[in-house]
Amino acid sequence: MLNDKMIESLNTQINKEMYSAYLYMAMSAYSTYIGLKGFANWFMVQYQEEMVHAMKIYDYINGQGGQVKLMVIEQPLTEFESPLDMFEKTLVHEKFITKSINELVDLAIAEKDHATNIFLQWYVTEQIEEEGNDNEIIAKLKLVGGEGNGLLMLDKELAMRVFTPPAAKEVQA
Ligand code: OFO
Repeated sequence: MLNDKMIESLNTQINKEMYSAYLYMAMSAYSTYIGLKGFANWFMVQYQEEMVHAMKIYDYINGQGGQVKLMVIEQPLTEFESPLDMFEKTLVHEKFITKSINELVDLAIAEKDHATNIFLQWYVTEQIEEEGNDNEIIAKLKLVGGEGNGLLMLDKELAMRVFTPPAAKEVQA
């Protein structure tokens, strides 16, 4: 059973995850626009992952008998200076999301809501992966100086990313 404070905070998190999806869709569009289809693919997979993050909370609130309330999704950024700029902004955003998840865990503990605390652990782990991916790509972009053949090779690598639905992901683990 969820209390009102927890429901409100989880609803706010749905909105943040939806914004994440929207932001990465915008980055995907921008990547296509500047001719980097691999980057576009990577961000579109990330968009799909964020939709899963949002829907898991949506299903959780519904399953616990709470009311899902959807909010306005803020307009994402649409202009970027470079592929490195996109990934640096991605990392800043993911750190913000990690902080938000940690605050939700703090709230669940304070409210003695053990079910929500367990539910949120999946997000704690997921955020480690999210920040790790961004750090890795930022390091590679810096190595190649963000341009030329190195950038095109990285574009090819990012073209390989495939969206893995969460159930399949858990079976693999
Ligand atoms: Fe949902 O992890 Fe990114 O934002």
